[in-house]
Amino acid sequence: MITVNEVRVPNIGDFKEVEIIELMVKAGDRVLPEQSLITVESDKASMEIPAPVAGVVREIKVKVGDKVSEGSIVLLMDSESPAVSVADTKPASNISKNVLDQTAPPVTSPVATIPAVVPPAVAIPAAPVDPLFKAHASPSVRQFARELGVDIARVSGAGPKGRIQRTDVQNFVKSALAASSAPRSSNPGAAGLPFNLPAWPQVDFAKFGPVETVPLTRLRKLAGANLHRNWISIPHVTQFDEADITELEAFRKSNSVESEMQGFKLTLLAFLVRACVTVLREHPQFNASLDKTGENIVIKKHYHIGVAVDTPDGLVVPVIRDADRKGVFDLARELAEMSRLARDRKLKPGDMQGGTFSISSLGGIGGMSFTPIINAPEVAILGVSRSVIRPVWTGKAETGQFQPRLMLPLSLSYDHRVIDGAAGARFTTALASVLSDIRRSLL
Ligand code: CAO
Repeated sequence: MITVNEVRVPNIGDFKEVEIIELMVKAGDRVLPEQSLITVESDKASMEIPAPVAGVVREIKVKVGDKVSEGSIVLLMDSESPAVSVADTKPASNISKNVLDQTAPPVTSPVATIPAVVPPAVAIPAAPVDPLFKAHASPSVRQFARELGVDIARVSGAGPKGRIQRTDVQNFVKSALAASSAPRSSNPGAAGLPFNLPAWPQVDFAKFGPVETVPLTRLRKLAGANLHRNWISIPHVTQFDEADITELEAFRKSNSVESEMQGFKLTLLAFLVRACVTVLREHPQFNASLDKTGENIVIKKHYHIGVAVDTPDGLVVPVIRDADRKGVFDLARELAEMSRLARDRKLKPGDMQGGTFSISSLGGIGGMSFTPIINAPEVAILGVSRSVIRPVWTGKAETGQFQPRLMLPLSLSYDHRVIDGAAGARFTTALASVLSDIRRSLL
């Protein structure tokens, strides 16, 4: 007999009104027991709500951004097995007040056959956790980590939104084994790495003057772990160049009124995205990734451009999809919307996936050049600094003259395993040429 089950938010400890940040299934999806259905997040923790039994999702009752508490209905599920209560499925000791301990299945109540389940009146042991950072992993991955004796809070997730996957736990164990077999220091910057470095300086900073200790945000920790991995595992080379954007800037300004009437700014960044696509088409190895074996280059025939956005919580890189099919006005509108969503913390995990090349612009802030870190598994990233007017010798060597030109500094970091130095220089030369010739950048 098919039973319609209400899947509810399980016991999530002291947290109330947590936000739904991700729907991982849709109506009609067939799900397995323990498969994650939705992710909720408080200001301190995130948690996936798993399916209590196998079945088919009948109706989702919530949307991203909704606030839910223990007992809120999140979806209806058709199943052949009757839904089960918390008390029926797990010993009480497995149910933790810790919001991240996912051993407790969601409270479910079948609409037709079983009355609503009342949360069990059991003594709930609180697990010791770092109050500032809670890992983001499915119940099965947590179980796997427990079996290996791994503290999941120490594992960096490579999955969407930093979610910890089984392979992350395996890699953590491998790194720990490699590190323990080599004599090494207690360098927190090299945690888990097979490097033999001198000990990290242990300094009591307060001895030298007043200090304040501020915890890193969750986003900063996740981004930091990924940046660290990319920095140490990709052989970076950064090629510097500059583009004459005098005419491009004049063109941009002459069209700004029209875009502002439509409610958005026609930014330089939109032209940069467009110009990058033009050059990526001519230099496909920059729009590529190494495959899993590291022995093949996957050249992508689509152009999804990631743009680094600085938010109060840290750096995020939303992706402009199919940038090759969009004009500068559309790109500018979308960039404005993406930046707004990023700063309001409203980006969805999918908005940050599938990038093929990234741009990091610090031009609105200042600086002459920098060395951006590649956003793996991409193989190149363009850094852009503040444009300046300076005298440039134009015309022939003897008969030319200095003219004031608006010059834009470019810093292209690329993966030297995939891209040679000559190709890097050709890329920035081509980009400078496209940016200085407005007709080419609009092609
Ligand atoms: N040279 C000179 N001026 C520039 C410029 C450049 N290269 N780029 C932007 N500007 C100007 C803009 O025209 C704007 O001027 P007005 O206010 O007079 O119109 C001003 O600087 C502010 O621009 P902005 O930064 O708000 O907008 P943007 O489109 O240039 O950039 C965004 C948007 C989201 C990329 C940016 O806000 C941001 O977050 N940048 C930081 C990215 C970052 O942290 N990267 C580091 C990663 S480490 O690898």
